[in-house]
Amino acid sequence: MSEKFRNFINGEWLDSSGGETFENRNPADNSDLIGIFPSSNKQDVDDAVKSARVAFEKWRLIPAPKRGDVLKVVGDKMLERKDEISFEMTREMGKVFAETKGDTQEGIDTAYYAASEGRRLFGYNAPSELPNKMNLSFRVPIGVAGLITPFNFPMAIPTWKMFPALVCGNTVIIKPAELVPKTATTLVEIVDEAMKEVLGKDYIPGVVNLVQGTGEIVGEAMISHDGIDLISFTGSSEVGSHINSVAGKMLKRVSLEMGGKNAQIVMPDANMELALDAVLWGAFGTTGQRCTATSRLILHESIHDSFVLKLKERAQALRLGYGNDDNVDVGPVISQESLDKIQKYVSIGQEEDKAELIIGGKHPGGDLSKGFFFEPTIFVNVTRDMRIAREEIFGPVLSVIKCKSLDEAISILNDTKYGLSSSIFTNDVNDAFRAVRDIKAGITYINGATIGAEAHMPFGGVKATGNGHREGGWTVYDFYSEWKAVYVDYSGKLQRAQIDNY
Ligand code: UN1
Repeated sequence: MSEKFRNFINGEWLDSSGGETFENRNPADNSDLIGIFPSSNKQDVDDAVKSARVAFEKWRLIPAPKRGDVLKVVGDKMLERKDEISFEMTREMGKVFAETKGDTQEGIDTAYYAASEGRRLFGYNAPSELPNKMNLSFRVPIGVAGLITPFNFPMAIPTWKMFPALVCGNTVIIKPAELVPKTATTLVEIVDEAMKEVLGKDYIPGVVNLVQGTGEIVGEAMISHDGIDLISFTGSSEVGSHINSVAGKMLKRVSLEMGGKNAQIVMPDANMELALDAVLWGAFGTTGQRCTATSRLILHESIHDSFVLKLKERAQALRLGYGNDDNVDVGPVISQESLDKIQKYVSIGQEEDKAELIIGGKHPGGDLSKGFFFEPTIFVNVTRDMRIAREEIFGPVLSVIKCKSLDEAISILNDTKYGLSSSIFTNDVNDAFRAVRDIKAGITYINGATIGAEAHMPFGGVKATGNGHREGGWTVYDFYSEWKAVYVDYSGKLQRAQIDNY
């Protein structure tokens, strides 16, 4: 009998009202069934909204520092269970154990940051135009937050959204990607335990609700629900745009973190070993399934050939396998659908006259046949107009493009509809600062890989990557709170702003 998991609505673990379920399997080994999860419907979303709305009226009145205390305990519990959570996350998502530990750690860091933010949540005051009058502004919660999260960071991304939402005084409904329902279940269990410990007899059911299922049914019901005030989504630009068209039309607040086609530039004066380490990590870490992944490498022509030679050698040495086994560098991709998409892009690349596939391009077969593995893949002689240089592949595929100058490198880097992460390797301080100024992206690394954002920094992108919001750090607290302006007149008379002072 495989383990059966449930939704969490109004403080209770429940099956879907329709009784339907789906299976979750290990992407490295399809015979490993992780569990059976509820395939939820609109009724389940309605129930979760009802519960979150009632809970909101109580949770918003809990002082923010106390809400922060809950997050402190959440962080402690995650830390205690870090290895177990990460092992299970590798089993469900595929990336190697060191990376899932990093994913869990990001959740812990986000929890401790949120805990401390409960004691800040700063507003500001400003002088009044009028005598004997005081002006203040502060943050107030918004209501029910609908969180729709992707498969590639099964712990970190839900925490990026849930923790600030809670500290600001909102209640939440989370729908994790149906490919990683177990990690989200563990997160919700931990948050609920912490709520009970910190709030004791004042425990409020329904502050956090979990509804498992598909985007088509559960996600759709959430984005169009008039009891949900805001939506935060991480995923593809196509889905994000659809969400915006539905939720935006209803005037919900919407935060979208979407695609990327990130590039690393290497200039002739760079430290080549560092640049090599970085591109291997950025392109093949998480098997290329990060929105920040390095999918383009822009090499100055004077170092191009020697760099490609070393890159090929190093990439060929990467060991594929089950991420919980020792000595594995690269895990599987998440699903058959994902494998098919990557294979399709390899064919598109091979159909280009000039582009040349120098390694990879296929499933490794053999012992790895039972999982969704794909060899680290590199195309050279790619030009900026090719589809493999423009479209997000979300797999271990790197396109190498040659350039003649820094200006050309930046122009190639910017020549994409996305603008999430970017990187330049150079030891020339002038080139580095010009790149910071001219690259159109939410994140630029100098002498670092395109991946690896830190939890307390603004995270997000420009152009088709985002819609102007940021996650991480205090920037995200703007998204999860409204401003309230308060005027206190202690003059004892009716003072009329703009009339009595001029
Ligand atoms: C994502 O892939 O959706 O900076 C976000 C990074 C990660 C963020 C990934 N922390 O690479």
